Amino acid sequence: MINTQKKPAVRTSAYSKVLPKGKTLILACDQGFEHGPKDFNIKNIDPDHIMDIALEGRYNAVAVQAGIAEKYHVAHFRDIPLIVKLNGKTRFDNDDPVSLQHTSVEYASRLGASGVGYTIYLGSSREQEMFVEFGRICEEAHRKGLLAVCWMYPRGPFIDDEVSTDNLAYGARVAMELGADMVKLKFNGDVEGMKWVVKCAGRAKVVIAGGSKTGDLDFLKLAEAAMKSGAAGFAVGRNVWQNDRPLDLTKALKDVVFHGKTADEAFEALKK
Ligand code: FBP
Repeated sequence: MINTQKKPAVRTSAYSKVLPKGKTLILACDQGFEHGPKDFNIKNIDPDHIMDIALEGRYNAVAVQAGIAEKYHVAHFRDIPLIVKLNGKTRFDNDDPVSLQHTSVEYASRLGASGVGYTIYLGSSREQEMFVEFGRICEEAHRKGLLAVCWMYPRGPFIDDEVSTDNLAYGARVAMELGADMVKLKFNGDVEGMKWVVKCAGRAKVVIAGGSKTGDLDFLKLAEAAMKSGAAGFAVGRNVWQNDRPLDLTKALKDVVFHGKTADEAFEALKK
């Protein structure tokens, strides 16, 4: 029988934890690996501080590497759903990037994860290796009732524009066809174009990356535009934990993502 449900038949528990009512706000903290400590200061370099933001801000999940999960998520096991990244690369290799699996789905599951994350660089000369790994990860994650989340970044010798609508749409499609439940993409500012990207992702939910830190209003405007394009929410890092008032910004972001407020309305409340 054809499954006409909007969400996958299995993984329902993980799905409703991470995407209640189909929307989500995920706090990402894998930048220590991807970019290096240069992104952090004396306060936010401490993963306990990130977990506190996730807990007090009532994020739908925190996305981290296994080492952070095992040392810092343990105390929050029941309170913050966990997404464990299974691959990662440093900033030193961006011309023809490849990022291979270093952590198993089994281990993520034992850490209490609701989902696993994996980055694919569409357009890398080694994209096939990442497709094969992610495809197998999806199979195993789904067998275990976990969500498979694809960080999809078009990047490499065949990519002229990492955020063109065409490349983002291609990435969204590949992620969905490989088995992703969620695909994390950058937002290019073109609402109509991004509606096509969301369409190409089909029943895989599109979540948007926050990008490097911008002003609060600019970030909220990006969030408003992203939600207008049909995105399911954000997996955000630097714009939150590099902010001087991460919990206030979280509240404003939630007003836009979950409560349909405009960026201007959320910003007004944030200024008070
Ligand atoms: P930010 O919100 O800080 O941009 O984080 C989102 C994210 O996807 C991280 O999970 C990841 O480390 C980073 O962006 C990778 O981005 P890039 O490879 O473009 O630097």
